[in-house]
Order: sequence, then structure tokens, then C-alpha cells
Amino acid sequence: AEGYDFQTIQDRWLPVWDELKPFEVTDEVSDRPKKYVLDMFPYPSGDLHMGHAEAFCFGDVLARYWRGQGYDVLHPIGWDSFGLPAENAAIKRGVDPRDWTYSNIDQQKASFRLYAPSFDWSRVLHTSDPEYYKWNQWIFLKMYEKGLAYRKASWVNWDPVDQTVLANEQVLADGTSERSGAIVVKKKLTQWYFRITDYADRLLDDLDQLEGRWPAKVLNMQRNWIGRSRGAEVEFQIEGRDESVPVFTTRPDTLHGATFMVVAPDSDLAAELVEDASDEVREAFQSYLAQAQKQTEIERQSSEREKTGVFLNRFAINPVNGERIQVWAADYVLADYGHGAIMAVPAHDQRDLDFALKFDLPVQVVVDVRDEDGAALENPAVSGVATSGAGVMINSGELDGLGKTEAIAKAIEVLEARGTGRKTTTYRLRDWLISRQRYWGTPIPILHNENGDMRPVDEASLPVELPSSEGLDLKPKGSSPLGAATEWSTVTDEATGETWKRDPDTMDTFVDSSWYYLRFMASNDPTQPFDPAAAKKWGPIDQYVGGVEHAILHLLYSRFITKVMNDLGYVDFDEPFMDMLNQGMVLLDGAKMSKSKGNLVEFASELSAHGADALRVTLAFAGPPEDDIDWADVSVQGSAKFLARAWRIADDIEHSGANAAADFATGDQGLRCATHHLLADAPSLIESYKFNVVVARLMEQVNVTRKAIDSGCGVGDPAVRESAEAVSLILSLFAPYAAEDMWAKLGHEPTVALQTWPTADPALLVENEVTLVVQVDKKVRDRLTLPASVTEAEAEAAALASAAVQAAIGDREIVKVVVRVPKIVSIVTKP
Ligand code: ANZ
Repeated sequence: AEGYDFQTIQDRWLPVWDELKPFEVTDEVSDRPKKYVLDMFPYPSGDLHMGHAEAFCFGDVLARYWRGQGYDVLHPIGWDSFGLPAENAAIKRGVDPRDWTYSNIDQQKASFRLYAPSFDWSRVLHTSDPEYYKWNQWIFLKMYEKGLAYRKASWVNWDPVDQTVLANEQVLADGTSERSGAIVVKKKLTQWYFRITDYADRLLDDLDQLEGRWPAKVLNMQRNWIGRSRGAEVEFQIEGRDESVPVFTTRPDTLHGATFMVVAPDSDLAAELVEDASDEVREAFQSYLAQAQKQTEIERQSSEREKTGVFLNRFAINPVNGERIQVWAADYVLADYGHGAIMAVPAHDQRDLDFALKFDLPVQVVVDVRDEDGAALENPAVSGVATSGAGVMINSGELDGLGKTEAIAKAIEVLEARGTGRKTTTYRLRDWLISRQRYWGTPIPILHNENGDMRPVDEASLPVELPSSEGLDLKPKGSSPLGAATEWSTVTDEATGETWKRDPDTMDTFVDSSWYYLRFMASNDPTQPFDPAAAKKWGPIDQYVGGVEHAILHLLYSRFITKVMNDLGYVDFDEPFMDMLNQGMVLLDGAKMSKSKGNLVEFASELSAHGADALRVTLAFAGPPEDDIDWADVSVQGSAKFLARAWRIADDIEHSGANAAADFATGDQGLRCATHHLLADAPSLIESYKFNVVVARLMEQVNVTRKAIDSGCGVGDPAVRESAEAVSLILSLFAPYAAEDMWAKLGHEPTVALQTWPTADPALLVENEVTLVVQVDKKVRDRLTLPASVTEAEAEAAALASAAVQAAIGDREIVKVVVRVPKIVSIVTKP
């Protein structure tokens, strides 16, 4: 007989599966339960890599598992194919971004076909197809109608190399661009935003529903990113200015200790406050502003950094005590948080204290904070340490004597009564900047005229297709290349003859990926973004699988757009991802793989050397899926050997001519028990992502089965066939080719992937129990069924607890208990 050969098996089953298309599913309502399993879709930057191999292996294990449990499973695939890397690569190679993108997609598709995830290939989408991005534009128009899409001028992170706007998290802690490595600068631009801040409370509160279903780390990152902060806004009058200035504070109780005010140098307020200042002040301010704009937000907020600032030669009035306090500009105050201005309370806030000590500003203690022994803490002005904890209010008029919580409530009450402040909530979350000055993205469907009016493109004329890149200079230069596509840009209104210009910007690709999971429910439908009835059947996603690098933005934006869709009545759920698995990374010798480091393990070469099955088994067996995998520590050969052993059992059965119709119940009991334990345990192990344990159990089952064949019941025993079938079913999650081949050798039609798993027979799960005999004065009084692993103490306790034994003992005294586990407990009484 021929041995196990992955290549032969792959060649045998690929064309069969191509023909069968086993994973295409319909949107029709069925009486079976459903699961929607989705892996974060790939970016086509080249061929698939080991990271894809891992993530798609785990997603596929889960998708295949639910089919085995009798569910209708939607497991689609698409490509996140717009974006900067394609554009930069295209510029470098002098080709159209389309050609580069779609040839990479073709390569990834071919690799996926071999790797064999159980995708429904009939639903493929690419976000760079006009049929897809038409619906980005449709979503934009819906948002615009609802006031959720708007334009404003603001300071943005600017990458001077890529010449584009960056999101905050694309700026690294050292102030450089994640993309180009350039030092990021601030630039004031008019940009499009989505009003995600309107949804801040819902985005935060609804995370509670996902507790225990998403990794705790991801929930925390989402919560911190939204950053809800409860407090008050307090109005300060500024001398020589009519309107008062609001500041946000979490500690309105400390208002009597506010000894100066600080405004963000890059705020509109700062610019206004220096308008009429002396040349000297204005110049000092301008040079300070220029310096501040070079700092990242992280640097500006760092407590390590020496405080800097300029006095604006203006004064504010503390609303509670009428004191005249100086107004400074300093970069530790951010322009776009709260109101971009603060009341500084140096005694109780470390940042303010550092600043006060550096510039010799007054420090006023208003909270008496004590240490554990009840001793007063040293004055912050002396110690240099702000006392930020709770204590009793002093030097604070009507607040004196109150504790922190009561003082905050009282302070708010007083402010509200006087009309100089109110209770409020502030968020760290900012609106979502969605416009980009680049070519390879979705055109924004807005028209502008000479007067500066805007109007949305008619829904009926969507999509606004990207013009050909021919003749356009795609090199970044600060304005969108589309502005130069004159013919494309110019739109004449047929009714009025008026000329309009298309908005030249394109959308952030996070817009594309914020709703792609919905498009799978009508991928080929030109008339609607998705079919609401199909969304009702499949939505929301039951299982999402992907990298933790998307823990914040992608998930937040998807959650936001889902809530908008819910509000607009298009979907009946308002969270998109019910359960989430974040896979670890694939490393080599402890390091992240990269081309530049020369330590890249190529997916394509691993795939051709070992085959899809061995790779998948190796990835699943390497450890818990959340952990990193070091490719230097795994043995693909070991996986291949295991597969050969498993396959050999089915092969031996096939060649033995053993009766396929044999009744399993007549099979070897020992082997049957092992098989049914495996069937009983596998589901909860898979559902708790313990894929490595399941592979280990399969290895054990293959060994037990081989032992039974060699030294026990022989290959013809029905229990051997039963075991081989169970192995084939469960193995199909990890090694679809080998499992399919085994299934065929056992006399079944393809495909094993669509078989529902048998349930374990409870009668075969109890072999681990024993009968313990209890004697009282040498007479058998009871027989107890106990686990075989019962300890002496447990056996004695169980014996003494038996009603029959207690009746036999009566009120006589027990003089001796002899325990021989697991067989007998013998009780001797005093007659
Ligand atoms: C007075 C005060 C006294 C403050 C005190 C704290 C302690 P979170 O919790 O992050 O919301 N703040 C307000 N707006 C700011 C801005 N644009 N840039 C930098 N800091 C700003 O922090 C809220 C606190 O951060 C506010 O409460 C304010 O300082 C400061 F003993 O006001 B606090």
C-alpha cells in the first residue's frame, strides 16, 4: 500500500471541493441555529504570511466546528484593498495601484485555496471595487443627512513624508509616523469628520455586554480610549474680555485653590488672548506655539518633562473668591480636550504644582489630606508633592469641613445656583477624522461651488468612481491628487448650468472596514449595501478572530457604524462582534519576523514543503491561541508524523476489508470508552479555544487505537472504525485534507466537513466508577458507586453517610474503620 503523502491527498481533494463548494450558504431562513464566523480580512500587501496562516487557521477551526455541531455557518472572505501601502508601492514601481493590488489579491486567493479555510467563496468582496465603495459613499451620505458627517478646520497630525493626515494612534510615542518614520507635525486643515463622540456613552456602556466574551485587555483599551470623565465646567471671567471662559475640572471642590489659569497654546482662545498684547508677549507666544506644535500629545502630557509656558499678561477672576489670577499658555494643556483651558490647582494637582514651582506662582492648600497615621502632609509648596488624595476641605468658605464627595456635590450646587458653572462629562474620544489627501481610496461624494457651498452627490448617481490614475501625479504633496483630475472633478448641473467641483479627498480606509461584515450579506447585489433580511438571519458576528493591533480603532469604528445602522433601522442589533479571539504572533527565535531582519519564514515555502494540514496542525498545537508561537520551537515534521499515523488507521481499515456496516455497540468497550470521552470533551475544549488540547487528545486517541489494533481487538473490530470516524470528524477542523481522505477510506462520501458530530453515549463515559462495598461488623450493608479515584477519606465519609449503614450501626459506638480503596470499607462497632 502507498504511504501517507500530503501532496497526493491535496491533489485528490482540491478539485472535488472546488466542484462541491461545500461552504456556500444561502440567506434563506432555516430552522437550524446559525453562527457567523469572521476573520479580520487581509490587506493585499503581498502573498499571505505566517500571521495570516495562524489567524485563518483558528477562525477556520471554529467555523468548521460549528458546522459539525449542526449550525448554519457563514464564513466569508474579502480584501481590505484600498490604502496607502498600495499607493506607495505603486508610486515606487510606477504602476497603477489597481494592478499591484489585484495581482496581490490573486496570489493570496491562490494560497488560500491550497490552505483550504472553509470560506463561502461566492461572497468575496474587495473594498477597492466600485461595487463596494459605492456603499461607503452611501453610508457617508446617510451620515451627512443625519449631521453625523461634517467639515471643520482643525489641527491635525501631518506626516511630512507621506504628505497625509495621520490618526493619533498612527503617531508613535517618539513622535514619528508609524508609516514613514518621519517626525509628525501639526497642520491646520479643513477636514471631514464623523461625529463618533455623539455615541461615546453608548460605545462605553455597551462594552459591559461583552464582558467575558472579549479579551479583558481589549475591553480596557476601548474604555480608556473613550475615556469618560465626570466633573464640572466652571466659567472664569477674563479681564478685558466680554465672554467668560469655561474650564473643565474633575475637582470643582478645589476651586478655592485655583491660583492661576492655563490655556493650550494651540487653542483659538490663546490666539485671541494675545491679539492685543505687546509685541514682546506676542512674539514670545508665537515662538512658544511653534515649539509646542512639534511635540506629540504623549510628550505634552508626560509628567517627566520639565514644564514650559508663557505668561500672556492677562488676568482671570476666580469665580468663588474674586481673586485675580494670571493666565498662562502651556503645552501640558491640550487644545482639544475639555475646553482647552484649565483652572490650575497646584496644591492638589502635580502638573500644576510643577508648573507653579517653576514659574513661582502661588500655591494655596484647600484640602487637608492626612497620612495613614492621621498626620497632616507637608505643604506641597515645600515638599514639591501635590496632595491629590481625599481629605477635609479647608480655606474654602462654605465647603469647609466637607469630605471630597460632598464637597464636589456642594461646589456644583453653588456654581449652578450662581450660574457660573455646571455638572458635565468629558471624553477623551475625539471625532473621527475621515478625509485623506491621497488617491487610492473612496472619493467623498460631495460637490463644492465657487461660493463655498456644498451639496451631496445624488444617491442615484453613486458610485463616484475613482478616475484612472493615468496622468495623475500620485506623489504626496499635501493636497489630493484627485484635485488635478480636471475632467473628473468638474460637474455641470444640467438643470441650472452651474459648475461644481468634486471634493478631492478620499476616505480613511477604516471606513471601508467598519461595515464590510455587512456587505457579505449581499456581496453581489448592486441595489443595496446589504440585505436586511440576510442581516437578520446572520447578524451579528458570533465569532470574530484577528490581531490585537486592531483592539481600538477598527473595533470602535465598526461598533459605531453598527450603532448608526441600528438607529437608521437597517439592522436589528447594535453590537457587531459578540465573541472575539485575538491570536498571538508568530515569532522566530523570540523576534518578530520581518524582511529587513532577514528572519522571515515564508508562508508559501512552508506550505509547499509540508502541506496545508501539517502547517495548520502545527499552529493549532503550538499552545493556547492567544499566546505567541515561536516557529523555532515547533515541529512541523512531528505534526506530519501524527497525520500519517492517523491516516494509517483508516488505511488499514480500508485494506482489511472489515465490515463497514458493523454495529459499534459490539465493539471493544475499552476503545469505545476512549472514543466517547473524546467526543464528549472536544466541544467545550474548542469553545474555550483550547485547540492545542484537542490536538493532543487526537494524538492520544490515535495511539490508543493503534494499541487496540496491535495488541487487543484487531483492526476488524467495530470500535476501531468508530474511533477512526471520530478522529476523522474532529481532525477535519485542523487537517481537512487528511480527514477527508480518512473519511473516504472509511467508505463515506465527501465531505467530512459537513457531517454532524455524533454525541457521546453517556453509558460509555462511566467506566471510571467503582462499586465500594460497606460492611458493618462483617455484614454487607451497602454498595456505593464512587469515582475510581476516590481517596480513603472520601470513601470513609461516603460509607458513614449511607442511611443503610447508619441504620445498621444504630446507637452503638464505632471502634474501628478499615478502608481499602476503592473496594471496601469495614466498620467495627462495640457490641
Ligand atoms: C482642577 C484640578 C484640581 C484638576 C485637582 C485635577 C486635580 P481627566 O481625569 O483626564 O479627565 N484638564 C482639563 N482639561 C485639560 C486639558 N485640555 N489638558 C490638560 N489637562 C486638562 O482630567 C481632568 C483634569 O485634567 C481636570 O481637572 C483638569 O485639572 C485637567 F486637584 O482641574 B483638574
